Amino acid sequence: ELRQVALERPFDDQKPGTSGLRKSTRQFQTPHYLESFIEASLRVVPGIAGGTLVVGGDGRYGNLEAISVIARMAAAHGVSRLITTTAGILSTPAASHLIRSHGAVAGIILSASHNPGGLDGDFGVKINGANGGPAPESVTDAIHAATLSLDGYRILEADPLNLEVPGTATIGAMAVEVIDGVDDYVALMQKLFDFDRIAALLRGDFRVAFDAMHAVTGPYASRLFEGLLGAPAGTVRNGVPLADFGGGHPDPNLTYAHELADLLLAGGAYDFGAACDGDGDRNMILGRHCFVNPSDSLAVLTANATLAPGYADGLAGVARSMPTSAAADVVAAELGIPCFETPTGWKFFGNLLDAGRITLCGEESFGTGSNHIREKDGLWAVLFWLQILAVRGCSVAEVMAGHWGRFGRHYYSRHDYEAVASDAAHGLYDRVSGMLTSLPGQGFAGRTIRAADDFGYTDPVDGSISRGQGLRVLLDDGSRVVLRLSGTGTKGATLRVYLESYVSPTGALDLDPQQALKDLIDAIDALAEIRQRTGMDRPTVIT
Ligand code: VG1
Ligand code: CO
Repeated sequence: ELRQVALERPFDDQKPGTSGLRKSTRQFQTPHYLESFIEASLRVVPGIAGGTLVVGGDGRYGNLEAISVIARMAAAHGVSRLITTTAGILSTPAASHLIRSHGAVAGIILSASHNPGGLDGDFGVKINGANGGPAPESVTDAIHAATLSLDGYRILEADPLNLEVPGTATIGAMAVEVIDGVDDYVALMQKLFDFDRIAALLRGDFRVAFDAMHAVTGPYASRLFEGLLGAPAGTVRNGVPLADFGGGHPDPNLTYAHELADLLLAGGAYDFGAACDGDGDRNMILGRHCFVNPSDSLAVLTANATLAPGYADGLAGVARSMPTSAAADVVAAELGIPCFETPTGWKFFGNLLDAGRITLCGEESFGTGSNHIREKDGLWAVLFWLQILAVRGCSVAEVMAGHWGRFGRHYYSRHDYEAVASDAAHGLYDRVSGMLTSLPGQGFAGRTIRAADDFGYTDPVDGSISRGQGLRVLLDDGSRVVLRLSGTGTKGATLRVYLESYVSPTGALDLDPQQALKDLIDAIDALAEIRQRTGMDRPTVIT
């Protein structure tokens, strides 16, 4: 029952962005659209015939249908074993772990991450390699090239898979294993953290609120917090995954997770709050009246890593994406370990992790992770924070105050201008890009521009080069502003403005970041004509 389906013409818009192919759900419903990208991927990824493949997703609209299509195409391409999960629910970090622990040649994760879901939202496909991490640019470029000349695809006719309960089945000659997508992940977390110690904290009067945002982490968080760690029922909010995330935008930041933010920052009943995104790889950490900037979070985990059993022997090194603040660099210098600066996107951490050069890594976009898998990991970060608080016996605000008092503070903010007309955004970006060589020596926010460039990266492990990764304006006092265009949006263009300014331990450590960065904000607006060219008088999202 092998079918060979001919394509009238190839699709010309299947270039993966920062994290997989991400398009509107309706676009993915175009006949043969999903199949085209999967065919190209199955042709390009090495080892598919005879190999093991992991497939699952964040539960958004289209998840089960896509799993069924991928299973039948995998069988047609000679995959020997397909591992998928009950209800098709599999977080991105849990998928990374399954790929590694089952020796799979690849994984296909169905998610548009933090983008809204549902018929009017977005859908996405992420291709991961045998190391469990996002496919490197060489592979995503090859997949894109393959889609451009595709003349058809292969698929088997087969009965629908039963994903209601764990079990086994076959499609053609391919074995299918349906497993619980939560079990293995939870077991991994138990190896890294001291659950008894965290449970003692959660069973006391330390109150936690976790917001799963009706996305994939609900079942994982319920098992971890309310099950194993004994936190009271209700600790996990919005814990049932919904195809449209309850109409919300499953992005854990102060704008889209505002209910949780209000609970912690305005109310006084909770000691700790956290949220994860659609596919479970992002995290936001909050304390009572305290927001932890993700760049600071990476620095705090680095400084306190040995408090967790999984990291008791210390760290080989750390890495951060270029727009992430240098807070982790300062800690790494103190610890005497290397700190790498990579382009935006988790795929750039893969080689460093595989080579054992780093143990922790993170991005300002609420992503933190380690060498336990090859993706960022939202619940891992939440457990790590709880571990630190349990051992140190202090509040989140006290951890932050102590950290800044020792290392100084990197005031940091990201301003996003979402859904800007594409021409306007590219016009703005290209104009600043053209100004870069003339900027050094000019005044900026009462300081002098020391250097300005478009960030390029040479991978220290395989020597591959990635150019055009973001425009940097670096000032003489160590402050900086970075401009990037998003590679994950699906409507118009999203301009990201990253602002950073360092204050030493003896300086003013308790300012509102928006105030501390006000002069940089005004100066970049004047230089890049942001408000004028976007037609927006303020950012859509400020973090
Ligand atoms: C954004 C973030 C980036 C992150 C990526 C994927 O990319 O800035 O740091 O790695 O999303 O995250 P961009 O190109 O839109 O800035 V996720 O949670 O979508 O897998
Ligand atoms: Co995500």
